[in-house]
Amino acid sequence: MASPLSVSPSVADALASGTPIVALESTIIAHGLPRPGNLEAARHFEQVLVDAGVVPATIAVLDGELKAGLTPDELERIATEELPKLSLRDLPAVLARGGSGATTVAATSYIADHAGIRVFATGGLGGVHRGASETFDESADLKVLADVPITVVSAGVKSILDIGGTLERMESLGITVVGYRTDEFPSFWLRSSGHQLDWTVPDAAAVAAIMESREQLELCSALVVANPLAVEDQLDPAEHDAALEEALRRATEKQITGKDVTPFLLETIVELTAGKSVAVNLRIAENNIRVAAEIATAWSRL
Ligand code: PSU
Ligand code: MN
Repeated sequence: MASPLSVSPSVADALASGTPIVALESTIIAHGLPRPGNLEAARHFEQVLVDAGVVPATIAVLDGELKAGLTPDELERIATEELPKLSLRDLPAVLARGGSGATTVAATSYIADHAGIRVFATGGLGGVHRGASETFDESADLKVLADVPITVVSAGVKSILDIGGTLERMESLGITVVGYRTDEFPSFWLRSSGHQLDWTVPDAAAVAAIMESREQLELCSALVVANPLAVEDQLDPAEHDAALEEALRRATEKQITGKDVTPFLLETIVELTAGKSVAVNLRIAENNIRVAAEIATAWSRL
């Protein structure tokens, strides 16, 4: 049977030559950022990596293939077509029908790992939703990060989630979490969350050293690198709190459930902050991509 994995020529060359590679997810492009700016953002994310001497591998499912690395036309498809959001469990069903979709952190981590890519940059991770003890709404991102030895750079999880609950689950699942030049877990739009971390790293070389230790230990769980925005780059905290409260209220009122919860809350917060959250979102993604590029470079030297 033919493998459904399709690695782009530039990513295949980089894998063969040991050139640093960073995987990028496509759900942030298709569902996390508003159109039409999402296409420009997707291109910019790749360019930041290229400028750092790193090969970008944006990941998605197109026409029944798991893509690691997209052509410019394929990247445009992700930003412009109506594509479903695919988590890990959706992959068999979409492949069987030769379909397409944007991959979440869960599906991206799985595909990146299969392609042999070790470092992945995203915006924010999925996690435990508020009220999860009643709804069982916990992102499949956590389950996959427990099973896949990828290093993922994120600005923590959004305050739309139960941040303390997410950290507890990551502990239970054996997911290593380190703060990048911080001892606090960030809450995406804000630098801090009030939740302390056990481990802090000063630079990319320290992350690469942890990756090496993980390999020596033959652990197959992820390493989450929590990379906060600078305080001057974050969303205004008062505006953030008001938008969050209102978005959560609307989600309850409209009885939004399942995979629609995260996109609904994100869209509502964009609307309520008059797009300011989008500008912060872009800074976060770029900030994470830059750190991931340094980590991939440090890793390739080991
Ligand atoms: N958090 C964000 N922006 C996003 C997502 C999460 O700040 O775009 C996306 C990511 O792709 C993440 C997914 O993997 O949502 C989690 O969705 P769910 O909670 O349905 O698992
Ligand atoms: Mn969910």
